[in-house]
Amino acid sequence: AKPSPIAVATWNFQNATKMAGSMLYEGASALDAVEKGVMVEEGNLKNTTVGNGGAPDRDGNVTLDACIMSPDGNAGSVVYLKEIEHPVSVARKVMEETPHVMLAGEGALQFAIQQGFKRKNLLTENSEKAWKEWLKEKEYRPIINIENHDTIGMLCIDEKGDIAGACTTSGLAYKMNGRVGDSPIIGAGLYLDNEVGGAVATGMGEAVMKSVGSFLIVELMRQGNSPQEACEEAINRIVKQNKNHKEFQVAFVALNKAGEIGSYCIHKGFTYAKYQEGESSNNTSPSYMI
Ligand code: SD4
Repeated sequence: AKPSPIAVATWNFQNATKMAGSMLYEGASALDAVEKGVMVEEGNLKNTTVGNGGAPDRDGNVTLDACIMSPDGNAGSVVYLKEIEHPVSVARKVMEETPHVMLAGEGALQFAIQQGFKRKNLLTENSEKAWKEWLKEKEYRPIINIENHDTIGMLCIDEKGDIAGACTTSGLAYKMNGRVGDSPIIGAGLYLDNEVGGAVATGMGEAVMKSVGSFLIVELMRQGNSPQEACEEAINRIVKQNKNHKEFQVAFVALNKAGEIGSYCIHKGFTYAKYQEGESSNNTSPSYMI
């Protein structure tokens, strides 16, 4: 049976799921809802892990990664994009206006400008201060649960029962210049199949990429696993594949076409936001490590 429209997102990004969810109940497509939903966090200056105000790399560059996927199986992505506040919207333009799926760096910026996006300095005073503080020690140590907010990955089902997804991030703080994570990689940070459902990831992108985590979860759901079982299997594989898994966080959220949600992570502390039928909630994910 077709579920009532639903928006789910990584972390306690309820402002984003409320935005997307209320659009869905006004008849918006899942694709429009995920884009507008994640844009809330891209524009949130207090969030130092997505969009404007995102933490820079080691050299002080704010470089953004984002992707979007539509129910028809089409996808768009941008990586290492500088100076554009809403990379998800550029990713959507890549999907809709070019024969390509992914644009990187200079070329992505050039394309964004051609499409009418405005350049903007995304390094806020606070992020610059924190980076300069970090430079004193230069210790690269990913933080497990960053103040309950991190990369936003979102999945929506609309009135028609179609599913769309988006994922957007400034990547790991103080990453190497040039580093790209899982978030803009179709199959890693996001994957969906309109016959089955979708999945999104947050946390240590390297581990998600090596497991092609979101694609794996969708395939496991296709084979009959619940979203919860599929997320648990993906985390179990990441645990097996990475001896140092105690040192980093990975979390997945999955949504199937019946509107069932699953979520699992390595370390406790991960939550996901949900909006359905006028109700907004933040939900605690079970974890591999107790
Ligand atoms: C990345 N998955 O770039 C993203 C960032 C993230 O915890 O979620 N950080 O690896």
